[in-house]
Amino acid sequence: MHRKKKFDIIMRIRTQKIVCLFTLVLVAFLYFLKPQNAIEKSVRSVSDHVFRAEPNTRDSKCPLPWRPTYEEPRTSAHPLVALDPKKFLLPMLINGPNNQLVGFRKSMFVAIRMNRTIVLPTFHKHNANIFKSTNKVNPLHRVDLEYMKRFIRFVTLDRLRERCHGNIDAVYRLQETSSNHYAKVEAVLDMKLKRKKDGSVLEYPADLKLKGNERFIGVPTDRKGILDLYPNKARCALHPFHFANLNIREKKPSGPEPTSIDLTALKDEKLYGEIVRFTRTPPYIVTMATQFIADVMGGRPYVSVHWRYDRKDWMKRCLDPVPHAKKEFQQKCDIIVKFRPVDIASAIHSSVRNLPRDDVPHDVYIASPPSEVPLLLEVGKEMKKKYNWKLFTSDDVVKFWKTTYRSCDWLWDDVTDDVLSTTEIEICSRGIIFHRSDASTWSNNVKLKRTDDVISQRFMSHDSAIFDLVQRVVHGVQ
Ligand SMILES: Nc1nc2c(ncn2[C@@H]2O[C@H](COP(=O)(O)OP(=O)(O)O)[C@@H](O)[C@H]2O)c(=O)[nH]1
Ligand SMILES: [Mg+2]
Repeated sequence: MHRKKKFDIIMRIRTQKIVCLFTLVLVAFLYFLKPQNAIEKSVRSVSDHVFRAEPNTRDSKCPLPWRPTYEEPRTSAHPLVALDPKKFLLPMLINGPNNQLVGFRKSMFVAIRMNRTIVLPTFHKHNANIFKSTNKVNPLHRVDLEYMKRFIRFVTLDRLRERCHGNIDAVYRLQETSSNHYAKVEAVLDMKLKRKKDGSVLEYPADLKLKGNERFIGVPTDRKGILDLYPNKARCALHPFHFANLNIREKKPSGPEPTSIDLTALKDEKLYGEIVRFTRTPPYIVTMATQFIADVMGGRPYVSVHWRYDRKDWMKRCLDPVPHAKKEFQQKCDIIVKFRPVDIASAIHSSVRNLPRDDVPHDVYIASPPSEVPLLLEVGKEMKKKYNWKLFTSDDVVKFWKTTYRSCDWLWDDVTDDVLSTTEIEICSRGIIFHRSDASTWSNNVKLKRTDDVISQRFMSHDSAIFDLVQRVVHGVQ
């Protein structure tokens, strides 16, 4: 009897143990089966898209570091500019790649003055619908993020979604935006915009106070001015479509890289210069440009030119008049159409006329949208015939890529145009003299790279606008 009782007790304990174990396994099973919520899912898909790191083995023969690895900065990291880690500013970028870079830099300026962590926005292909995910471009093709980390605190869009639980608390706007447009913004960000009782989006400033035919408001550069426009309460704020609206003159960085930054003492233009310094070109693009200059151009000094005037885009102003085109540029366009290759060749040659004889280069790199290469080749023929100069264009870059980077299959997918354009910016920035195209952020971004430590002032003082140079030749002014 005593034995049976003991047996019963042991059996009861065993059964309880089995039930407990079974319950634990069931709970764990159900936990892993649980459907992920929409935010978790989208976080994964966006981060996969933006920061996809290809295995190196795939490109083992490619002499470039593919998809430079990028790790999100640790919260314990101490960049030069410390910003409030609990408040965020998310820019939305528009227009072409260089306009996007300018928009990002200007939003970064606003974030610093507001003391908010900047969110790494989505970049896009040139002239593309920003609401289509296939038009996204990996930010690693546009900015050296590892270097940017040293400067400023930033988070990725997926981190923002997590921290803000999928909600944007306010829009710090620059222009009128329709509710239809806001619906697209919500879809592409996979975040909800906070709405007022009447269903409209919570926007600051409430009243835009636009003057005349202005479509955007200007944003001041001082903290107080910015806070008058954008009350700093919202934790997660969207700053959409920023481009030319910050009232600041873009300045290149000067002096060596700073080891500390005192924001209260830093003047606006100097701060902007630091932003330019720390949002530099990705290192793999710098490598491709350097190799091209050394291997194809023979490492000799050269003049560089940016010819932005393509019929498909810039020249539409006069060939196929576009609404809102500035009259000044339309008139310029009418003149450019009549420039002959021989005029352009004479203009480029005239720019070295005052250099000491031994300093005169005999090479020129002309960058342009690829559709204009046939015109450039005509210019090259004239330069060869009249001055014995050698011309290089994007055709030579692509030829070089096809032999040197044949196995870098990522270069031959849908980012080729984008990467080619940024590589040409890098090549132009190294010319001893650079002739820009006016009204182009592409040209302006070259100018911002031409710092004293890269190019001697002795040559840089001859930099000018190609339009002015050709005009002088056409009008016989030498
Ligand atoms: N490859 C190449 N593309 C260019 C050049 N100039 C303009 N583009 C193309 O045109 C776009 C310029 O747009 P964006 O970056 O907005 O500069 P912006 O229009 O000149 O202010 C580039 O992204 C290229 O697609 C050039 O010199 N070389
Ligand atoms: Mg543009």
